[in-house]
Amino acid sequence: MDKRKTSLLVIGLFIQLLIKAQNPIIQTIYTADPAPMVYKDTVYLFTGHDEDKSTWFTMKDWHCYTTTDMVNWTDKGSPLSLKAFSWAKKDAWAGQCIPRNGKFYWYVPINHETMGMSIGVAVSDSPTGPFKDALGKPLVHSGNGDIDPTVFIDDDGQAYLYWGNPYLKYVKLNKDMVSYSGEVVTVPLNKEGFNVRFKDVDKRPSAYEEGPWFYKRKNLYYMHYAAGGVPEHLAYSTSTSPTGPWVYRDTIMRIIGKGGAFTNHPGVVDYKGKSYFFYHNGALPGGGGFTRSVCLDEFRYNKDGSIPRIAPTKEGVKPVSNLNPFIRQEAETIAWEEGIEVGESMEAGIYVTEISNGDHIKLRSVDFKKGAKGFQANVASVAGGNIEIHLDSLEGVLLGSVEVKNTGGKESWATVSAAMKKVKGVHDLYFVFKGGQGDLFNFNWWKFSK
Ligand code: FUB
Repeated sequence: MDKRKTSLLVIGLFIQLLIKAQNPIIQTIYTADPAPMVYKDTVYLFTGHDEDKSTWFTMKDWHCYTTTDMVNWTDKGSPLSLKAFSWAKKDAWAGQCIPRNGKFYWYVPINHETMGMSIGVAVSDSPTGPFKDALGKPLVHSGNGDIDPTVFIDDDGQAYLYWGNPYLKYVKLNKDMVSYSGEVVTVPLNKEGFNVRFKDVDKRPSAYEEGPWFYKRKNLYYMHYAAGGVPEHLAYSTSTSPTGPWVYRDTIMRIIGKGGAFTNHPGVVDYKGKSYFFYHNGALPGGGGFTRSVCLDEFRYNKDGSIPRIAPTKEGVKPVSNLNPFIRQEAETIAWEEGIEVGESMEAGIYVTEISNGDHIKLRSVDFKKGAKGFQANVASVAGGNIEIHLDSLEGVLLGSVEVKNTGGKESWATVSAAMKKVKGVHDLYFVFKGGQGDLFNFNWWKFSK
């Protein structure tokens, strides 16, 4: 094969890989420290947020995304930021949110203006916020390593908060979820519980590093965590009691290496009969150790409750249900995108913005059932352009194109519509944006008609 043909083949294969890529699951911003939560029929994914071009863990707010199919994620914006905590200096690091009695409690580590890293708790009536500081002061300050809280409520109603780096500590939370009883307990980090550290530069007593993730399954308590020192791998220990003693089990995900970040953070949920493992890497363009991105892969517990080694994939997971195109879908519901960003306004809520010629949004597993004929989009624009709608690939069948004219301003919302070629069954859908130079329009929601 001549050199030109070989290069074309390589480029073709690379494009195929990019098209198939579903990890990282969020591409609009850098996200880190995934904390998934299943509530009613929805998975809520709470994340940290690495600033663009960051050269440290420069993090100011947390974000939330939702899904009911595990592949199309709806951006819910930032329901919590350091601004909610009057005592916060910096460092919106790895937290976790949990529902109790109709309220949602989000435990987050923050650098206190005078005390150093401390754990705060924010509360809301809705999982997507707004959240407010429940106490006006930290819930926990016990030393210099109060980061990465993980929370779990046992069947008897007792809630536990674990956290820490270099130590692992816990308290028993009271039913109000914003106070605790008893002492802060330090977990013995020994070989039996947390394995040994092979990179012994920092002379720590075990492989445990940070980012604990605590839950129970079939009477066995699981503690996942980042391990080994940096670069981190992910490992787990189990116990028959919520307070240990812990038994070291195994590595779950090895150091990611190329395309990884030197930290990692586990998050585990079961949803619609499947088990899911969230983690982060540095694989988005411009990504790395301080510009991380949340990823998702599926796994199956072994019969004895042990967890197999999970290899990070580019392809991610399969959909567990289909997207209904006949009801209003938010433009910020995305399986994959290139070029766009997400904005927020009082009138439109969250919407897609910074749309340029050639940008696109992909949605997976859209069920057109017996047929769709028309398409509506809510948009706001000055320059204007077109939304081309393709099936199954960027260059797939063109269902139609909707023209977006000047609506009178980037916040003047109007609904535009167009007839589409009739389409049936389940397909991936691509919105490909076309127009002149610069920002074309903002995109709020869309809907097909039968
Ligand atoms: O994201 C900031 C910090 O990096 C987290 O708190 C750690 O777990 C590590 O991921």
